[in-house]
Amino acid sequence: MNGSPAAKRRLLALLALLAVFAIACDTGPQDFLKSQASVQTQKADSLWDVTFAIAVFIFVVVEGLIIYALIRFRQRPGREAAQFHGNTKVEIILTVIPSLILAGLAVPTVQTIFENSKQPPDALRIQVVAKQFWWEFNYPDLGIVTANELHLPVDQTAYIEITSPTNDVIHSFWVPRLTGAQDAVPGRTNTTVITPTATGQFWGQCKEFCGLSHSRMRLRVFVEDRSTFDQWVADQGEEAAEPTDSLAQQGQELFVNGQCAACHTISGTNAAGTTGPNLTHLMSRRTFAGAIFRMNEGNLRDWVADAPAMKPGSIMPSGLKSMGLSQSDVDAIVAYLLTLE
Ligand code: HEC
Ligand SMILES: [Cu+2]
Repeated sequence: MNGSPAAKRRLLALLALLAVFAIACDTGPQDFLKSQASVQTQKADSLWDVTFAIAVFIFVVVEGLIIYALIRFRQRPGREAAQFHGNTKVEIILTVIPSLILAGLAVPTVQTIFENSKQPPDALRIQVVAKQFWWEFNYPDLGIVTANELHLPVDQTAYIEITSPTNDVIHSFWVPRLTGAQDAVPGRTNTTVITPTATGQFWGQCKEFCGLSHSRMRLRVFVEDRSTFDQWVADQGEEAAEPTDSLAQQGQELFVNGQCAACHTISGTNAAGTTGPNLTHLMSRRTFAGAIFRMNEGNLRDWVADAPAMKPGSIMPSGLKSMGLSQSDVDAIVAYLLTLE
């Protein structure tokens, strides 16, 4: 290319800017431009379309008038600018028009807010408890407690209560394609409503800075057809199976009699802690620790050996460094965890 250095710099700056825009188009977990997948986000989206159309119209009119005035009344030799102070008529018009537009927009906005917070009588009740740095999901009417992966049946409204324990900090529950962000405030309950319209997997992310691993506090929502969801409910309702393999039995001993049991629940055993996720059906989840790591033997071994090394700031202490476990203890415990289907 044979432009001047200044032209090259300008081109480079433009390309850098384009790259920034391209990143914003990525279909990551926080993408909200892709097709909406719930009744509520679709309504919010249509409302936004109307607002945006009005804003574009006003922008074009106002900018057009400015450009017209700039050209029509530009300085010319021998022409003197008009000297006047204020114009009451114009000022009244320019106050009344925006007020009318805002009042007009308030009608569908308030309507949508009310429609989106309606709780139908057949709603599926779910409690979300946000903790550093993971999500607990309770289905009080189904007796299910799980973590990080939320299952919803398609076309049924879920009424979701969101909170955080009083000894925790503020988080925010956000699944862009299914629902707008809602704060999880210690000791307070906020609600949101989701009526999913399509099956599939949807990513969510904690949207309120909550500490070292805030960015690693994700969640996944699985929207399933009725029979898949019912099967999941039936599986989650069962107690954990007793391990038959001797290494796994040894792992269970270590788990139930060691520190793990103080923080984790495994139904059918004495482990009933609630500081950490319920592990009864750990292996039915595809990810763990805020939906960050794939559920597999290698990752679980690294996690039990030293959780804070994998996830900075994790409330779960290091197995090798703080819980007094040996590597062979870790292996036995992981063999046990792998049986929790
Ligand atoms: C002081 C409480 C505490 C103790 C003790 C503890 N954990 Fe945890 N555990 C946690 C917390 C909190 C998390 C969630 C961490 C996160 O995602 O940031 C967790 C997460 C986990 C997970 C991932 C679960 C999921 O679905 O995300 C596994 C598996 C696990 N712990 C196993 C163990 C084992 C095995 C032991 C005993 C060797 C143990 N934990 C001891 C608090 C504890
Ligand atoms: Cu957070």
